[in-house]
Order: sequence, then C-alpha cells, then structure tokens
Amino acid sequence: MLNRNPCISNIKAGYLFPEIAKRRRSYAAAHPDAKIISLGVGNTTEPILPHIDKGLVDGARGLATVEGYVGYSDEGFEELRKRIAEVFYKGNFGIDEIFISDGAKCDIGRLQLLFGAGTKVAVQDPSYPVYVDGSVLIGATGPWEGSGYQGITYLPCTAENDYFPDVEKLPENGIFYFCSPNNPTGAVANREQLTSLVAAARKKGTVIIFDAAYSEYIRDPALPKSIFEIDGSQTCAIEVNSFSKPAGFTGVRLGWTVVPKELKYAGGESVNADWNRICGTIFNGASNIAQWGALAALDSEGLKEIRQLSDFYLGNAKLIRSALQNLDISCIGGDNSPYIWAQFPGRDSWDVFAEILEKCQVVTTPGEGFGPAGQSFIRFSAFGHRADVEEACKRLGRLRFV
Ligand code: PGU
Repeated sequence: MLNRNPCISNIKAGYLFPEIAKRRRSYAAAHPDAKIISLGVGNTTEPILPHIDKGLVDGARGLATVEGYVGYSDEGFEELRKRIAEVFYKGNFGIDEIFISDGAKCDIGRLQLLFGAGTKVAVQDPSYPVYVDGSVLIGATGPWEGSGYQGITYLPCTAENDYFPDVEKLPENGIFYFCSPNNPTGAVANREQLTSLVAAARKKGTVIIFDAAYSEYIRDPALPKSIFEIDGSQTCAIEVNSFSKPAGFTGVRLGWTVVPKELKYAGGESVNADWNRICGTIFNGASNIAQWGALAALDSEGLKEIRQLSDFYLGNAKLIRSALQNLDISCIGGDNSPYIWAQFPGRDSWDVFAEILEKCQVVTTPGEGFGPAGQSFIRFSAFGHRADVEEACKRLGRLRFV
C-alpha cells in the first residue's frame, strides 16, 4: 500500500468550522426544540442584490446563445481584470498582474506552490486557520528559531501591541500572511503600521501575502484597503481578495489575486510569470457566470449594492457589539469589519463556546481555533438575518450571570 502524505499527518485532525458544525449538530440532536442561531462561521445570509443578480442571470442566459457563449477563460475575463485594476488599485496594475480565482481561500491554498515545502512561514496570532493548515499541507515543518506549533512562527497580535505584530520578528526570506481588516479580531492596520510592515519585509526578504477579503467593510477613510496603497509594496507583496463578503458570493465563488510584475525571487526570476504558469497548469479559470456577476458588481450600480450589503452586516455588528458591551464584556472589531472579538478573561474559549451554546443557543467561534492568542476569546460573526441577530443579542443577556 501507498504511504500517507506525511504533511496530512501533520495538520490538525479537523478543520475548525466543520468541528463547530459537528458540535452544533450534537447539541441540536440532544435539544430538538432549540432554535439555534449561528454567529459562528462567516457565511453570508442575505440575498444577492438585484443589479448584481441580473449580471449573473444575463450571463447565464447568454450561454445559451451563439454570441453569448464563452468557454475556458483561464486568468479571467480581460474586462473584469481591467475593472478590478481601476476600482481597487487606481489603474496601477496591468491586467496581466490580476488573476481571477474561484475565491480567496482557494488561492491562499495554491499560492505556496510558488515557494514550496520548507519555506519559512509566519502568521499573525490569532489568524484565519487556512494560513497555518495550508502551509502544513504543503510541507511547512520547521522548527525554526522562535517558531511555535509545527514550525510556523506565530506573531502575537493582542491588545498589548494594538493587534499589530512585532515586524522585527518576520522570518528572513520567508512568507508572512497578514489579514486586514482582520479575521478574527476585526482590527484594521493603519497606514503607519503597514508602512512599517512593508519596510521590514523589504529588509528581510519576506513576501507578504495580504488578505484583503474584508476591505469593503472599511468605513474610516484614513484606513488603507490594500497593501498596494503603501509605497514599495509591489516588490514584496501579493494580495488576495474576494467577492464573497462584499457581494454575497460565498456560494457563487469568485475572487482575485494581484501578483505584481516587480515581485522577484532571490534569483531575480518573476513570481508573476510562475503564478501564470501554475494557474494555467492546475486551474482552468473561475466560472464565467460568476465573472459576469462580478462585472455587474463593479459598475456604479453594483458598487452601490456592495455598499448597501456591507452596511447591512455592519449594522448587525453594531448590535452585537453593543449587546456585549452592555454585559461589560470587553470586545473590539465590528466597526470596519464584520467580526467582533470578545474577551472572557481566564476562561478557555471552547468552554465559553459551549456555555453560550447551552445558555443562549447561539453558535460562535472559539478564539483558540485561530491560534494560541485566542485562548480566552470568542469571535462573533455579523453575518445573519437581522431578526436572528436581534434575537441572539437578546439571548446573550443570559450570560449576565456567568
Ligand atoms: N480570507 C479570509 C480572511 C476569510 O475570513 C475567508 C472566509 C476567506 C478568505 C475565504 O474567502 P472566499 O473568497 O470565500 O474563499 N472565512 C470565513 C469562512 C470560513 C472558511 O473556512 O473560509 C470565516 O468564518 O472565517
């Protein structure tokens, strides 16, 4: 028989969100009358808005016509890549630097093919678990100096350092996943912080993989929405982004990745050319229907709908945050992001998760699932129907006597 890929033995037995779904199912089985509300996984709940939906529908209808039919589109529709460059990057990138994907998560999983097994990896602690699990799957093992679990360097992002890591600890010639607005803390890095990150990355030869999946939730105009707003970042960063959270495309599936031509390996070869080669080889492009939807999302009507949808979820976030603050539970996030990060000092996050489920029939996400620094935290997601969020906020009052 074949041996198992040892990288698979190295990852945790279960991915965080299916584990939570399992616990929810077992609670539901034991309490068949419970009306469980999920503020757990960050999954959109609201219908796609009409103009964007029309883009999807018209595109799909066009497929049944000779003029409208399109087959493979590899890196993505040129028109869409052009529009992304204009809307998000002030036209600073050419279409050959923008690659359309089937979602940010999928590209996060593929990007490490550029660097290979044994590449030093650093993540924010806490962080979206795919950065760690994806790295281990591709062969990150370590251990390197200062590294934690499975050879990945965890850079704490806590209240003590304003949720921004000590960039002097970035690995030399490694990669660093950075997410802003952050999942799970909801913290958003400011211009000064990102400038220091870019300076450190350039000094140390680090490539930043910047996850901007929640950039459309930023309301404070002083906060950067992209790493490419920072001078010099084109030589040290790759950015992934997605239509999932701004346009409700979690199920439709569409994202993009920017790989600047200026980004080079130590030997001077082009990272962009390799990414093109990888995508052409193991990815046959995103759904063309989803791309027609994205084109509609990025015209003036569609951008208004993106604003409307993200405003709705930010409204939920405000409700959750004030419900927690009324209980004197200290929390951050929720103002420029759809996540609220709440602290339960001295408690184990899986215990708090179980207690909230038991007392309130509300599903959350235990902070520990995002890394050791999440130990006594709970993440509340603002993705939900308004009535459910209001009801959940009411029920959270039952935690008053914890
Ligand atoms: N990047 C970040 C930071 C995310 O939080 C998520 C979704 C993605 C990427 C995925 O984007 P797609 O474009 O839809 O692939 N995070 C959610 C959903 C859970 C999951 O496993 O992706 C969350 O609850 O954290």
